[in-house]
Amino acid sequence: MADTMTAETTPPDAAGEGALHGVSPETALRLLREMLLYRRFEEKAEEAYAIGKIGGFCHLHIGQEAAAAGSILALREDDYVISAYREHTQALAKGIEPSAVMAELFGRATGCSGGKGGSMHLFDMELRFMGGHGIVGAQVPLAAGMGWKIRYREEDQVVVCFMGDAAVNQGAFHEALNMSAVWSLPVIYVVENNEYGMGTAFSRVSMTPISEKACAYGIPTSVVDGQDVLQTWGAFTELAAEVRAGGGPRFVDLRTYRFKGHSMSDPVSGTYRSKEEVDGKVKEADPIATLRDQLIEAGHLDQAALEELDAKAKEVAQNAFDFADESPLPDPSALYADVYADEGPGRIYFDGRERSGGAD
Ligand SMILES: Cc1ncc(C[n+]2csc(CCOP(=O)(O)OP(=O)(O)O)c2C)c(N)n1
Ligand SMILES: [Mg+2]
Repeated sequence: MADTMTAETTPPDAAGEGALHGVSPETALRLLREMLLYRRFEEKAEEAYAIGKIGGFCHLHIGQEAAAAGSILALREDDYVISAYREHTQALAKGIEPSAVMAELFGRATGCSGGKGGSMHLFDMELRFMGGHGIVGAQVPLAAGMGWKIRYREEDQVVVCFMGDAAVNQGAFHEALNMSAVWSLPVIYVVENNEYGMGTAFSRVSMTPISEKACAYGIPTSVVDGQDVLQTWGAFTELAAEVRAGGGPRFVDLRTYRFKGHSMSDPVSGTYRSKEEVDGKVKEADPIATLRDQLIEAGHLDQAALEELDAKAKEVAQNAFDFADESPLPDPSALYADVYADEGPGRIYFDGRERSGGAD
C-alpha cells in the first residue's frame, strides 16, 4: 500500500461533511484506523508466510478491507458474524486481539483457536465470531441456524454471514436462503463479490448476476460499493436496523476486488486475470486510499496524522508477529480436546450457555 502514505489530493479545504456521505468524522477516522491495521497486519502475515513462520493455507483479504470494517463496525457487539476462510480482517473487526489472530496463523497455543485451526478457522465464541469455514458455502446454513436460535429465544441480535461469490452456486446456499425467508430469520447474507472463485471468473459459472440470486426467495437485495467503506458502513447500519426490527433476512451484493492471489500459493495475476486489470484496481479502488482522500477533502486528516495512524498500525502488527513467534506450540495433549462439543459436564452451547444435561 505504498500509495496510502502519499496524499495526492489537495490539502484540507471547505468540501465539508458531504465528502463523508453523512458519516461522522469520528466514525470515519475509526474506520481508517481499522483498515490500516488490517492492511499492515496482513502484510506482516504475508511476510511471516514467506519466511516459513506460517504454513498451510493462508488467504489474504488485502483490497477487501472495507467489506469487513464497513459491515462489522456498524453492528452491535453482541451480534454474530460467521464467515468463510478469507476471514482474518473480519476476526479483527469483531474484536479478536491481533496477537491471538497472528498466533493462530502461526499455529501456536496462544492463538484464538488454540493453534489447532489456523488461518481458515479463527473463532471466538465470547466475541461471537463463529468462524472461519473452509468448505465453500458451509457457513451459510449455519448462519440460518444461528438466526433461528435468535428468533426462538426472542432475542434481537443480528447475524452477518459472509461468503465468496463462488458460494452462491452451492446447494446449501439456496436451501438456507429459502428457509431464512420462510422463517423470517435475522440474517444478513453478504456476498463479497470479488469477481473470481480461485482462478474462475464468476461470469463463466453463472448465467445471472449475484444481485439476482436471492430474488427467488423474496429476500430484499442491496448492491453496495464494497471499496467505499463509508457507503458500506451506511448501508449496513440501515440493514442491521431493519433486520433487528423484525424485517427478516437481507442479501448484499458487496462489490469488491482481491488485490492478492487467491492464497499465498497463487500468483497475484495469472492466466485468469491480467496484470493490467489488477494494477488498475489497486490504483483506482484501494479502499484505504479512497477513505484517506475523503477524510482529507473533508478537512479531518492531514499527512502527519495519517503517518501517525499508519505507524501505530505497523507497531501493532509487529507486536502481534513477535507475540506469535515467541508463543509455544500446542501441547500434544491438546490434540483430542475441542473435537466434539458434547464432552460431558461443562459442555456449552455456541452462545456460551452451559448445558443442563440430558438428551436434547
Ligand atoms: C465445497 C468446496 N468445493 C471446492 C473447494 C475449493 N475451493 C476453495 S476456495 C474456492 C473458491 C471460492 O471462491 P469465492 O467463494 O469466490 O471466495 P474468494 O476466494 O473469492 O474469497 C474453491 C473452489 C472448497 N473449499 N469447498
Ligand atoms: Mg470470489
